[in-house]
Amino acid sequence: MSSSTSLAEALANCQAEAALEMVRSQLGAGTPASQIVAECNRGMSLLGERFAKGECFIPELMFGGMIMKQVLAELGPHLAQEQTGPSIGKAVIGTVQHDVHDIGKDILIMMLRGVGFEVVDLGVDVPPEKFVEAVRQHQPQVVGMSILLTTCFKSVSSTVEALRAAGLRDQVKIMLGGAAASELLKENTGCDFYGKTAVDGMKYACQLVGATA
Ligand code: B12
Repeated sequence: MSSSTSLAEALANCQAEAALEMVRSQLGAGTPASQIVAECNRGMSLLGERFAKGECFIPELMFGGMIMKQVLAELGPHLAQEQTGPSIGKAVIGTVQHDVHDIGKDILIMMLRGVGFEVVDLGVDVPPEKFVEAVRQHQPQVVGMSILLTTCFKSVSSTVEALRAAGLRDQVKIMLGGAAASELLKENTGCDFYGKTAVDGMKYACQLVGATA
C-alpha cells in the first residue's frame, strides 16, 4: 500500500495523529502540497461514502472536517507562498446559502491568494444579497460559489438571479465548484465556469485577468 493511499484512509477513518504525521513526512520528502491536498480530498470523499452507507455518522463527519482543517493549517504556507507583488485581481468567494461546508472554499482562497489575488471571503451560508453587496462594493473580476449539498442548487440560481437583478451580472464572471457542482448545474444556473478542483478555479481566475497560473 502506498503512503498516499494510507493518508486518504487515515482521513476516512478519522485517525488524526496518523494523518498529520503522514502529511508532515510527505512535506518533508518534498511532495507538492497540491498533491497532498488531492490525496486528502480522496480521503474526505471516502469518509462521505462511509457516511452515505451508514458506516459512520455526523460526529465522524465533524471530526473529519476538523482533521482536514488541521492538515490545511500545515499545508497553508506551502499552498499560498507569501505574496509580495501587487494584486493581480479581485475575487469574491463564498459557500452558498444553507450550506456550511468550507474546507474546499478555503483551499480555493489559499490558492487564489497564493497567485496574487485579493480575495474577499464571505464565509459560509452566504445569502444572495451578501454576494450582491460584495460585488457592488469590491468590483471583483470573479465570484466563486462553493456548493456541497444538492439541496442547495436553488441558492446558486438565486444568487445569479440577484446579481442580474442588481445590474451586476455582466461585469463579473461566476465560477462554481464543490462536490455538488457540475457542468450541468453551471449550465442550468447561468454560471460561466465549473471547476472540479480548486486548481481549476485558480487557473480560470488567472486566465480572466491575463495572468499565468
Ligand atoms: C466534512 C463534511 C461535513 C462537515 C463539514 C465541515 C467543514 N468545516 O466544512 C460537517 C459535519 C459540518 C457536515 C455537515 C453536513 N453534511 Co457533510 N460532508 C463532509 C464531507 C465528508 C467532506 C467535505 C469536504 O470537506 N471535502 C474536502 C474538500 C476539499 O472537498 P470539496 O469541498 O469538494 O472542495 C474541492 C473541490 O470541490 C473544489 N471546490 C470547492 N469549492 C469550490 C468552489 C469553486 C468556485 C471551485 C472552482 C472549486 C471548488 O476545491 C476543493 C479542492 O480541490 C462530504 C463528503 C464529500 N464527498 O464531499 C460530506 C457531504 C458533503 N455532507 C453531506 C451531508 C448530507 C451533510 C449534512 C446534511 C448531514 C446532516 N444530516 O446534518 C450536513 C449539512 C450541514 C450544512 N447545512 O451544510 C453529503 C451531501 C449529500 C448531498 N447529495 O447533498 C456528503 C456528500 C456526504 C455523503 N456522501 O452523504 N459535513
